[in-house]
Amino acid sequence: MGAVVTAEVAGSAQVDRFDAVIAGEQRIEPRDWMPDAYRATLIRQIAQHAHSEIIGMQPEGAWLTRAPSLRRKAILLAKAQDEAGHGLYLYAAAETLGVDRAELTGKLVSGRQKYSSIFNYPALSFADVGVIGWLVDGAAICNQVPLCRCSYGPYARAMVRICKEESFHQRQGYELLITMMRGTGSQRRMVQDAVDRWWWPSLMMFGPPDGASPNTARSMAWRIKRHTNDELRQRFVDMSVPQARHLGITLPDPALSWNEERGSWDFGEPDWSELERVIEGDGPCNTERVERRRQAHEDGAWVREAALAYAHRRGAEGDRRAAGEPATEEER
Ligand code: BYC
Repeated sequence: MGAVVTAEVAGSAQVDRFDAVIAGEQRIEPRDWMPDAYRATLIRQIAQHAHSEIIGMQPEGAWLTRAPSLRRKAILLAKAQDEAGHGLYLYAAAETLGVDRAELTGKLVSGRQKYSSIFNYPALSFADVGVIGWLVDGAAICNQVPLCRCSYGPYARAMVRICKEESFHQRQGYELLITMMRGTGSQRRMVQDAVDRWWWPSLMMFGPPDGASPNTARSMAWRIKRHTNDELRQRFVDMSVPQARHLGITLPDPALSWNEERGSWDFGEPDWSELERVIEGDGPCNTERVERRRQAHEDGAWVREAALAYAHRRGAEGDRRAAGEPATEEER
């Protein structure tokens, strides 16, 4: 750990303190000194995470107007609103590191920052809403619960609240799938088809295999990440197999088999070239997702301008009151 940091400012008291905080499982806070690379890594990860929450509203959002009942529509609306909230907590956490939300949004819509590969796949039927809740939110929980122990305080605290909400998201998805599996043959086929399409992309959410993950070692040393990509992927598979059995669906991996010695499930190799392509912008929906986000940002310009004008007016009124002058037209 020390070696990573000390390369930057050898022997300084600031470095010693930073290293001690990390080693002592305490939290780095916004005003604390931190190495530039630690700050840059956090900005990269938190921004990508925030972008994923916001872009992540799109696949399911497509079903808001077509939900099969009022109950399902209310649930889906609440879930999409939660994702927007998660994005906001995360952008706020990123801002404590000295970056501006507008700048981060600019980088997303111009393709200079990433978001999770998973949201570049289409949601083709209402069963996809259930499978996104079960598998995508399930993978998110596996990945994000350890982030509640991240060494950077504002990120760790944001994750506590996010994880509580994500666990409801996962349960609503699973409950929807149980309901559909108890329904007609064609509903069961819809669920199986959705699982077939989302299983492998869900495994890819955890990132490249450890041997091809340039950031893991340093992020683990800094206790930003607490487990490697492969460890979390395994945890997710072990969690999902019994749930799939309970649902009565088949996971689309002929290599899945229980490994008595490891006490874990063996599973097949995801197509890593597909992950690379999707990350590079060549997934089924990349262009559409970013374009939609760019359009929404432009459409919202008048709201930002109005909010800013209102804040300036309130500020000017406050200044006049403080100076003992009439603040508004009515007061004059
Ligand atoms: N998609 O060295 P690695 C949600 C990039 S939100 C795209 O292993 P790291 C939800 C990676 O960024 C889900 N890019 O990186 C929302 C890096 O590129 P750069 C989002 C990926 O950071 C709404 C390069 O590949 N969750 O769940 O150590 C509704 C090499 O990777 C992906 C988070 O953001 C990917 N799948 O580990 C429902 C969680 N994988 O930046 C659900 C927080 C890798 O060097 N993030 N890349 O150019 C993390 O835990 C980590 O950043 C990752 C990657 C495990 C994702």
